[in-house]
Amino acid sequence: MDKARYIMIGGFLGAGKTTAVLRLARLLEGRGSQVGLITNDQSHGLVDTALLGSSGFPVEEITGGCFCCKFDSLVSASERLSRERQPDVFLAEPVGSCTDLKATVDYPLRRMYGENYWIAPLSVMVDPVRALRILELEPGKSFSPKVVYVYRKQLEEADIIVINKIDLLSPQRLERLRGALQESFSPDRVLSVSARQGKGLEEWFEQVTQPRACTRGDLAVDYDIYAEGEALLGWLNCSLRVQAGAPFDGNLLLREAMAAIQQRIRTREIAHLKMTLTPDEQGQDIGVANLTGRDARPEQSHVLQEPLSTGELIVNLRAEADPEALRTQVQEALSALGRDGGLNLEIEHLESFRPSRPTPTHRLQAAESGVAVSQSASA
Ligand SMILES: Nc1nc2c(ncn2[C@@H]2O[C@H](COP(=O)(O)OP(=O)(O)OP(=O)(O)O)[C@@H](O)[C@H]2O)c(=O)[nH]1
Ligand SMILES: [Mg+2]
Repeated sequence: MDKARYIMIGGFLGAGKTTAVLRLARLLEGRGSQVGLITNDQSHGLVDTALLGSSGFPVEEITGGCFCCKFDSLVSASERLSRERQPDVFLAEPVGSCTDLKATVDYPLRRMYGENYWIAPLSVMVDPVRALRILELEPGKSFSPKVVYVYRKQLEEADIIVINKIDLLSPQRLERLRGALQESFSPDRVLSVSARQGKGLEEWFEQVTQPRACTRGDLAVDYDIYAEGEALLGWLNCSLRVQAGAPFDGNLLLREAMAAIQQRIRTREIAHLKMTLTPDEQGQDIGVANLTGRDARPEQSHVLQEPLSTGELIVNLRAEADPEALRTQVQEALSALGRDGGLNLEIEHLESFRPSRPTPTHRLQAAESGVAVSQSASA
């Protein structure tokens, strides 16, 4: 049997990784492939798992740390998927605040499990509006320098940088960004896609399934700055039961919850606020709302088809702010929402924290994993 392809799609919080995973999964399924998905987060209660799970694809969730710190769980999850569904393609989404993935995930997988998996070049997705600000090509809200350090390291290790959301950009802005990314980070390729519209995905998939020599040297990462940068981000995961006496409009609830939280939270910058509302009974119906910046416009990427009477609301917030403050502000927003909307919102799980210091299970150099390193990279 051919080896299963293992495709990891990295990139900062809110870049569009989950949207792309879903699109790619559908594209591959349409070509007759069996696809297995793997999500990842610092804790449980994930919007991404709820969303991908509702799509009908087999999903495994790695919680409690990033792939690099949970390497053995990642391998077990892949083995479980292999046993149960025999995927010929794995699509894995690491936590969006994580970097150094080649040394800690890609190379160890090649070295220890190279007989089972064909490891694809690392793709790193970029939200163009965020990138234009972080690279100081355009003004606007951004993060502290240590968070920017993590962001830049993600791009520095990318084999392929994938500029997403090109539907939002003029050709001039796209060209400016593409030129700056190529010049600053010298990836093998810079591709442009719209995961939402399904544009550019075929070319991307062709690129990640071609063997190529590694054109990069090993990434130098200062783990103190990385840990501090990650810990500047407050993390909040909350799951609630929603009940009402009569069927209500779940899309309106998502919009109002988004507005109530956006209005209350005090933060330097929001990385990603995302929510799902899943009715208890309506098959695969799901509503999803997102906000990817403090001054961005909330949007609804999946709309519920029918009113509902009971369901589960999940709120995931990642923002540069004190997690305790985020907790209070989100709780206030949700209580006001329940009161004003005549709904019973009962919190089942609520936690807020700063990600702890990354301590990878393995850390290898390219040469130790048998990757063919090109002359220019090893020089
Ligand atoms: N305009 C536009 N929006 C997009 C596109 N792809 C994703 N988005 C939106 O970007 C937001 C974030 O998308 P996700 O796929 O959840 O991003 P992510 O990278 O998985 O986020 P995290 O898991 O939090 O790191 C959502 O509102 C998506 O609908 C795109 O091609 N165009
Ligand atoms: Mg995601």
